[in-house]
Amino acid sequence: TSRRKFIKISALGLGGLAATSTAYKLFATNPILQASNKNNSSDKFIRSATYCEVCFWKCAAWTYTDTNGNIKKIIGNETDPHCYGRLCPRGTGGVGMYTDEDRLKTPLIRTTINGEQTFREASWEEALDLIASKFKHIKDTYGAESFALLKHGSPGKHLEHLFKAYGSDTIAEPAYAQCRGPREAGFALTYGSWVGSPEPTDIRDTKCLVLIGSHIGENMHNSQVQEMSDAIDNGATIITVDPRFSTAASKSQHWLAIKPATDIALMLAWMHVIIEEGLYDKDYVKRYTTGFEELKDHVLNFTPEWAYGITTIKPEDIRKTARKMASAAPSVIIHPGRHVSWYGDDTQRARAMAILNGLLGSWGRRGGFYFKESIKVPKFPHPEYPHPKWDWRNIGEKYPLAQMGITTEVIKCAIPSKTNKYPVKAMMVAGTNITKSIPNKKLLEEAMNNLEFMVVMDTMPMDVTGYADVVLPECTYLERYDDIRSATNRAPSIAVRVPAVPPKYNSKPGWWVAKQIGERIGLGEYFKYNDYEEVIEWQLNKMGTSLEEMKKIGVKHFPRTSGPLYLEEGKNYEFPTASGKIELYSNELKNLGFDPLPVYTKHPEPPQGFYRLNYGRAPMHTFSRTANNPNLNDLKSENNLWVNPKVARILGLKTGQSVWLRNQDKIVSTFSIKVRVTERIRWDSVYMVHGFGHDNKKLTRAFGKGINDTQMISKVAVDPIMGGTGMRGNFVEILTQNPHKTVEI
Ligand code: MGD
Ligand code: SF4
Repeated sequence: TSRRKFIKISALGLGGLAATSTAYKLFATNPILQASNKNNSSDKFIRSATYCEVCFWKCAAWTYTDTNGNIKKIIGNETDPHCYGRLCPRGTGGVGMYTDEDRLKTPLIRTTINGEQTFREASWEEALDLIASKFKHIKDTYGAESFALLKHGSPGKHLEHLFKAYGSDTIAEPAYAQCRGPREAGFALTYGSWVGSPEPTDIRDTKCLVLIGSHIGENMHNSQVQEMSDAIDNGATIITVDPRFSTAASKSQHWLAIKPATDIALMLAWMHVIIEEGLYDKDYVKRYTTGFEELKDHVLNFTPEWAYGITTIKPEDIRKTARKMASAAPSVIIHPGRHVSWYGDDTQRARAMAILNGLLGSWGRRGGFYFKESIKVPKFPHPEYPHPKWDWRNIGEKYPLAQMGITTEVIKCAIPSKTNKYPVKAMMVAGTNITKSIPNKKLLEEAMNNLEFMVVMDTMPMDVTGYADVVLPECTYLERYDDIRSATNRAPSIAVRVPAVPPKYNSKPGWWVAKQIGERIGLGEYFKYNDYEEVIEWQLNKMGTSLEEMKKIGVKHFPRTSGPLYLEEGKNYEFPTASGKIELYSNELKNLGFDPLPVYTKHPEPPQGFYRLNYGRAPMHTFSRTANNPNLNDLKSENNLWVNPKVARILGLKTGQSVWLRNQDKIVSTFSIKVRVTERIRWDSVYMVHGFGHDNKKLTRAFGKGINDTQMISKVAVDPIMGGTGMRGNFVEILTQNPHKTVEI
């Protein structure tokens, strides 16, 4: 067996013990919990400012805690532009992250007892000393660069500071190569700037919203969903392009049930119609864009009839929808989407979206895209970071437009080989469940197996913790300070996160962990504060406010300073591209040897008996992080496999029946999934919600519920421009008999 064998159950007994001992310790020292024992109830609530961490929309919120120290509710901050005073079901249920009794309770260290690998409980002192000794060892033996950080969300920010101070910028997160990286590359090539989050889509004033595989409503990004609902009430046209009849599709005037992997062909045909019929915004194109003539020539032959044969969308529907968009222009949005790493030519698909917006003149226009703005939070002083000899840029050098670390490339560096110039020997994973979010588990396991040391910091005993040498329990977002939220929006605003309650069990905030490790390895100069509160207070003072004020208001607004929200009629504007114009034709791509204009390429199709695996979101869950949350698990405890009635007839499947999946590489799902027979999915595909099928038994509610889509994704089509991993080219067979000899309980 491998050294880093996934530890499945052996620590369970110990975990139970930890609960009693740490709960006792906390009780003895915590006045709030002592009060609760005296049954000292009161109607008074303490209100604390926070912003949500259940997804990355970061809605500002208020927590209400009673005098017994119980968080009673979380509600949206009424002045916040991310939520307009209302949280989504996940944000409201966020308190379940705090109350979940399966939480990690104390640090754990991998050990071998009677030849069996297991975890034993450890004190923070012991765990941190061990980690610090590994940091020193890796730096002395290989160089700091060989210690990699895979991270996501707020804890990642604190650890990024630690790693950079240490001398490593070998850092990556799945939010890039497995998510929105291709769209950022595609839009940056065209407009010179990233789309970013929240997307600067002016949905509230739009007349036509085009969603291409973006399922807003199931993909619950708060203010975006609220604005879409208002836009619908105001009579906006919604056009949805999706092989599945999504919730958004059900609200649409036009649902184009496209054949998967053919979106670029549809968009080329839309461009053809818009140009041939003279429907494009002529003034805008002339004033602000470059490369129109090349584009016109390029799309000349991409007629709706040509696209019909590829997309299965009727020519008259292509024409009708193109005209609809043009009649709404410039108040039209071809939405850039969010999770867009699908087929490996994703940057080019994002380019096609960007070009369409350019033709219709919607960038910088009311009801299209506004010019976003944020306010800079001053940096708390610290010495300069050392310069690593190599970093994520070198690791991703094959992909010329990679603008962040590519997880899969960093992971590959942990596998020793003659050609590997950037050896990764140790890894810290924080706030990301990589075994459920990064495809090709075989590669991931091989990499993890070769690491000398792996530490995971999480709030929950997620699957990834099973591979660690040391597991650190972070307290939840409701129990800690984090960085000030400063996001781009129509106008700048900031929000703070203040602990509503003290950390439960023996858990600690991420900033504290970073500081403790830093101090142990001689980097105390980078952490000159006792409490993160001091950092925030210092920053807020510099911004003309204070923690005291922010605790009262939660969100503070600042005036715009970068100019108007939209382009001014008849005025020139310099875009931050090389030419200063919107680049319909991309010289940058051409110089790098890529297609300067998007081209449709045919992707593999499912062989006989196989169906394309499509996946997406449910409104009450975020990735894999919420499956065990008691409140959200209550709303949806497992995923289903959507199957077209035609397929159900052929295979004799019924709704509610349990099936297993086997993919093109003969990988069989560990668990089963219940079938849902529905017309809402095309016959050539099946669909499931991402984030279920957990295999760590310590997740008592989520374990074994449904299938983990990532397990079925063993083949990826890598985007040659920015290194994104296209994950929608995997095909599955549906097995009605349990393929496992013994059933795992
Ligand atoms: P999660 O699966 O939610 O998201 O991928 P991940 O970032 O890995 O895992 C988050 C982890 O953070 C969990 O283990 C959770 O317990 C932990 N966590 C939550 N809060 C905290 C905290 O406060 N502190 C700490 N230390 N840990 C915390 C997301 C990524 O996945 C993204 S952004 C996208 S868009 C992709 N989506 C996607 C998909 O749709 N399908 C498939 N198959 N793969 C995907 N991968 C990508
Ligand atoms: Fe939280 Fe929902 Fe806002 Fe995401 S959209 S930050 S889960 S309230």
